[in-house]
Amino acid sequence: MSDVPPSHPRYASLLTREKVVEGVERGITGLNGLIAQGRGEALDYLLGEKTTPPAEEAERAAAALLLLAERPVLSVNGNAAALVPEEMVLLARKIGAPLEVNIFYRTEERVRRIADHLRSFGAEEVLGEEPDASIPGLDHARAKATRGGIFDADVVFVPLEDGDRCEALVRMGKRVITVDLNPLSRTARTSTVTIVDNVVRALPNLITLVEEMASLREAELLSTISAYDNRAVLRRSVEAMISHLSRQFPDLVD
Ligand code: PTJ
Repeated sequence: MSDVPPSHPRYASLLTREKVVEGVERGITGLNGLIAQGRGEALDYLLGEKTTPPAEEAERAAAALLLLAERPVLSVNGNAAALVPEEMVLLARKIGAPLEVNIFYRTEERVRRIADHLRSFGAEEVLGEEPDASIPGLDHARAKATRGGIFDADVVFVPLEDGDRCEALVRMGKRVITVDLNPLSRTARTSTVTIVDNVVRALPNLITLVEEMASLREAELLSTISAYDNRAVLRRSVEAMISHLSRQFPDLVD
């Protein structure tokens, strides 16, 4: 990474930032993706840049949902494609799901570039280049989806999703899993399972959990899901931020 040494205390965060910049330069990530990343960085700073216990609990519930899903789909936008392309492809393979390029600031060129980028990491099934359905309640470009993909999915994994689109997917009766560093966002509050974690930590965690939990009985997976309370997990995520700040800056936060 440019000239920042690995000993720099915020090396991981700076590396993530560079990946998003590189995504923009390669035409994979939109310019708005830089703004989203900046917002994410600020919130990750409040979290202490680590996976918290409530995020771990959400990741476990997400793994259970993905393993039990009949028609799971993993949605990929410009930021996820820049930050975790290999992990998205690996997770898709582990749960036997297609990937669908599903971007908010849609241009056909960027959809194609993201799809090609995922294929360069070995993705077998990438949807989204030829959408043939519309998600009800959204305007034309934002509504585009694919039959056999997001449109028909029972469980959709949509890291860094927009609030309107998340609500529209939930209205369609889908179970929605998101990764969002903002526990207060509409997406976070609407989703079935919200992982308040950086996508660069959440994806490796999810892959490990899917591997570990694949051998569990269906009843155990079902009980993980029924015991899960997204609102309580969001509350604990906010508390995790406050307690991190009060430990780190006792003279400023009590
Ligand atoms: O590629 P596109 O066109 O689909 O655009 C993707 C973005 C992310 C730009 C678009 O969906 C967007 O504008 O999203 P928002 O509404 O800015 O929401 C992004 C959310 O993701 C915010 O709540 C951020 O805090 C959060 N976020 C940003 N970076 C990360 C993150 N969450 C987890 N990991 C991150 N690295």
